[in-house]
Amino acid sequence: MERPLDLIPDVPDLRSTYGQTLVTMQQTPTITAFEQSPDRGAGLARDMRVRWALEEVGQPYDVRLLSFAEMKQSAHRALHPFGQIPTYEAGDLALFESGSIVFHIAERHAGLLPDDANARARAITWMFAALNTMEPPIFDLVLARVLDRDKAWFEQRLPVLEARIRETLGSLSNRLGDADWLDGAFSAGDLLMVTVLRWLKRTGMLDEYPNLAGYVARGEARPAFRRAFDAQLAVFNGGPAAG
Ligand code: GTB
Repeated sequence: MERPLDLIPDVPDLRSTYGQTLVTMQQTPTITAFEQSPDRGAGLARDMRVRWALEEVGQPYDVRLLSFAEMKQSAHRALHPFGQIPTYEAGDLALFESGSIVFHIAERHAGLLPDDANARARAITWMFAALNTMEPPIFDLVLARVLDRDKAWFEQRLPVLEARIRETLGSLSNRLGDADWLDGAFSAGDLLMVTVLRWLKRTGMLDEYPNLAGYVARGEARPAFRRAFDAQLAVFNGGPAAG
């Protein structure tokens, strides 16, 4: 028997759109995070981005904690081919890659992407800028400081890594100027950018760019950030994991 939506052939997405919305509303997503984060509760691991995005949009979530051994087992690799965190599961959808997960959350809830099509495209561009332009050199420095400190060449490599970062920080600082956020209202682009810049806090490099230091502080002062931060810190302190 034909149902009402079958009679509207030129809006084929209607049923799946409404269906998806209902499914999304009914299901609490589960994300994965480190059982014992190497950052000791500093909120630097990439589950923090996903927690923060979920908190910004008011979506409750569950957290499955994984040991390093569990991350590499086939059960987890079925969700994440590279055996890492974070992942995101809701209904029959499983995602990996923190940027993709944040984008998925931002697309399905109000609050992280503007409605205006051009402003939305620019916010998405800032998401890519955070992950493709800012994150690689900053993560190279993070890795070198953790893994290569004892190497003979570390002291020579450090200024090279730092110079690459200063180039991008200078450009970002110029673009931000005295604005609060990168393009109008706070967006998923700012969320990702702040999480990437936070990786520099221990280096002192952010302080060379007072407007970027202020930008990160503004992000960290958002109530949703605080809730996400406290939730991951609670894991490190042995408390509840869920948001
Ligand atoms: N591109 C993927 C994404 O964005 O989701 C990268 C995922 C990834 O690297 N995940 C890390 C992981 O699972 C956790 S965030 N590592 C275990 C493994 O590969 O075996 C790692 C992290 C921790 C702390 C900092 N920091 O202090 O700056 C940065 C990154």
